[in-house]
Amino acid sequence: MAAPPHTQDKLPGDFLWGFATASFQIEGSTDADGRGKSIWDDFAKQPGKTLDGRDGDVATDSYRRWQADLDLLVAYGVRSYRFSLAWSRIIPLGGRADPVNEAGIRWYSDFIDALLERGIVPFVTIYHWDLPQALHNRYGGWLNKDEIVQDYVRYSRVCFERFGDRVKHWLTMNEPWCISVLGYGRGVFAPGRSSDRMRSPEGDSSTEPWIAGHSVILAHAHAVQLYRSEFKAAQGGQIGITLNGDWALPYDDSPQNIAAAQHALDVAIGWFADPIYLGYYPAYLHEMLGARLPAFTPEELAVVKGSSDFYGMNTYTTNLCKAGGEDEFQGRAEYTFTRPDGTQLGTQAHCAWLQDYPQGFRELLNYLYKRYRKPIYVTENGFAVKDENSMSIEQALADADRVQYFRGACQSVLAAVREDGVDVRAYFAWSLLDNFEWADGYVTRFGLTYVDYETQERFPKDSAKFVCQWFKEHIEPEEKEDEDKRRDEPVTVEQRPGAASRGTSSTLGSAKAAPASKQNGDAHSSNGRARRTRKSPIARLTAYVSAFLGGL
Ligand code: GBH
Repeated sequence: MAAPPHTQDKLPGDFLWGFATASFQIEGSTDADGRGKSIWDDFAKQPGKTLDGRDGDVATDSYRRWQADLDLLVAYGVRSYRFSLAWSRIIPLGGRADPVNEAGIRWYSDFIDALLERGIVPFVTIYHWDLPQALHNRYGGWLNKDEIVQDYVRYSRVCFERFGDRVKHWLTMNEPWCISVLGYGRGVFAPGRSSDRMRSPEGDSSTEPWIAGHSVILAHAHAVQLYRSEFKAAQGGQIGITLNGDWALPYDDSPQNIAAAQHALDVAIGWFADPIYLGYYPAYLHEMLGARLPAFTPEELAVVKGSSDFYGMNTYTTNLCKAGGEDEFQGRAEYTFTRPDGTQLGTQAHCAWLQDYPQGFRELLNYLYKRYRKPIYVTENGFAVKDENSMSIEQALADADRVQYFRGACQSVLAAVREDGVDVRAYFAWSLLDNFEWADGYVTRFGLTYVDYETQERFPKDSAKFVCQWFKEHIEPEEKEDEDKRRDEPVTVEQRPGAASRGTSSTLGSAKAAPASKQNGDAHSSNGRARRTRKSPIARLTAYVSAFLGGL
């Protein structure tokens, strides 16, 4: 249906936008407040596992510098912030009979309150890859369906019980393909299992990823069933999963390459999306794997089918696909960015797997909407500028390739919504900050905010300015009624003393009005080092942000 003409160049007034992060990539403080180890703690410390040999012990120090991160979010004027909870802060040993850790729960609870006080909608990922190490040791983590499903569901229950009065947007899992393939197939991510004996003493890449993926689907689905049966009526939130997936273009018009592109999508996306939204594994997965593909029982399938309220979408690039590869994790398609005529598909990022191709993003939005018929939340999208880590800070802040990437992405979202009729409801740029980029360590920078790891100072890049300005200009003003509705939906403002109203869609001016600090902020600076190192960077950040806002 055609929208009224004046809305053609804008997104709906209730569109959510903001930035995303994940616990292990930003928090650091791996020993604080009773946190248990995650599988990434020691994995990153093994020689050769990260490009720069660095680990997640400090990261962007966000567990201690949460105030600086909040100030940034307020300065940017975001409507929402996507972050993840560290399972091992909440249940240090992870299991359903293991004790919960009140100090860890309190940290997230306070952080959620602080977001709401600033009018920012918390968008919470329950699991973004940091499995409690104890569960891996105890029974093999995601390889043990019967144990992990129960433990994950109990962990989710604690999250709903403790945060669900205030959190109305839940993501069960981030990117099951990455959990399964990178953790248990290629072995490049924790726990690092693989058939490649140069890489890992244990693992079977031909079976384990498919087993792990099956457990992830079931854990997700049972957590959703729990939410819907025991929490949703009272808490009124939405819950779903977020999948990675990049658009697949046939290398040329040959039938085998057209088929290869579909096979790539079937494995990258259909592996998880088809069971969850349609109720079965893709036919191509059966064909490719035969008996290696785990089967759902009818009872399991009844829980899996329809277990996501929306389509959570992480996407970064587009691949040209050729038939004939041996890589099952790509559906036996070969990926390339070089077209038959020798030209490149788009601008090359720092990572080999990423080029900028905004048309592909728009096509993928259309494909997913037609196939799965769910509202789409874009929960990650972003770009790492080539060689940014070896630039001076000044050079890095002038991130023209990233600005170009987000211009294309934003225009693609708008065109998909207004011209193609795709129901896109949210967009989160990856990432709020440069951070621990998993196996890349800190050399690959995805932030729209630069982090100087020597001082932990944060500096907005040009891309942050671009994205904030773009959303400020491209969202319809909210109808009064809608605004009241939305404000009531995520928070019961009345029950939270000091809650600031979010105001209109343009909240960039509210930076000055942000509460100076939350009441218990000093708890985190009780150690003198924290206080000394924090004070001046924050003062400088505030000055920087004012200058930044002046520039808008
Ligand atoms: C996201 O995954 C993650 O959610 C986030 O934590 C991360 O920081 C961000 O991307 C940036 O990387 O060449 O075979 O190893 C993105 C999805 C899928 C992109 C796997 C890279 C590489 C495949 N990723 N892909 S391979």
